[in-house]
Order: sequence, then structure tokens, then C-alpha cells
Amino acid sequence: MKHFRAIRNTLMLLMQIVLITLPSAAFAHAILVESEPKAESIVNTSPDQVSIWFNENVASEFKSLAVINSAGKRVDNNDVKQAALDRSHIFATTPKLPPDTYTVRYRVMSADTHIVTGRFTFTVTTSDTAELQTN
Ligand SMILES: [Cu+2]
Repeated sequence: MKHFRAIRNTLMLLMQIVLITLPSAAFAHAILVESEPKAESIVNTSPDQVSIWFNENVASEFKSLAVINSAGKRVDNNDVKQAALDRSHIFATTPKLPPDTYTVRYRVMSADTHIVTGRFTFTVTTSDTAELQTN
């Protein structure tokens, strides 16, 4: 009987571990909630960096953010970082971007360990035709 009780206690402990662990497995994926430049926006000056924000903190591992021009060339500085004080914020710096439509592609790992990927575009224009000609 002592042996049975030990097994029963072990099973109950396992059940408790499963019940404690399940809710975290049910967490939703991280969702992109904001960006700078904003998705599908038109800006008339080149940004210094592209920032994205999620609805929750994301993992420091596996993050990536690429800015790609209309010719398919990657143009960001390949220096993706996570903000030290806001782990929902990922950003990468860019050189001065000439007028074009750029695609931002991102990948992060959610708190539930699922990988989330997505993309959006923004367009850089300029009203300064002199600057356009020198480019
Ligand atoms: Cu998930």
C-alpha cells in the first residue's frame, strides 16, 4: 500500500505540473501592433531606422528585420536590436534611403516560442526634385 501511495502522489504531482504549464502553452502569438515608418505609409524624408512593436515582449533570440528596396536589394545596416527597456520593440538602422517603396520583413519568437513572421511596405518620396536628380 505504501508503494501505491507513492505512485499516486507522483501522478498527482505530474498532473499539477501539467495544469501549471498548460496556460503558458495557450498564449497567443506576438502580434505586430505598431511600426515607424507606419505600414503602407508614404514619408517624404528617409527614416534613420525602422522600428516595429509587438503586443508582448519577444525573445532576444531569432529576431530579424530586413529592409528591401523595390529591386529586391537589402538596404538596412543589418544591425537589428531589441530595445533594452522595451522588449516588445525591435529596430534596425538604415542609411539615407532614396525615394522608393521598401518592404520590411521581420521574424521574432513569441513568448510561447512560436516564430512569427510578417512584412509591410512604406514609400519614401521627396518633393525636392533637385535632390532627386542628384541621386
Ligand atoms: Cu503561438
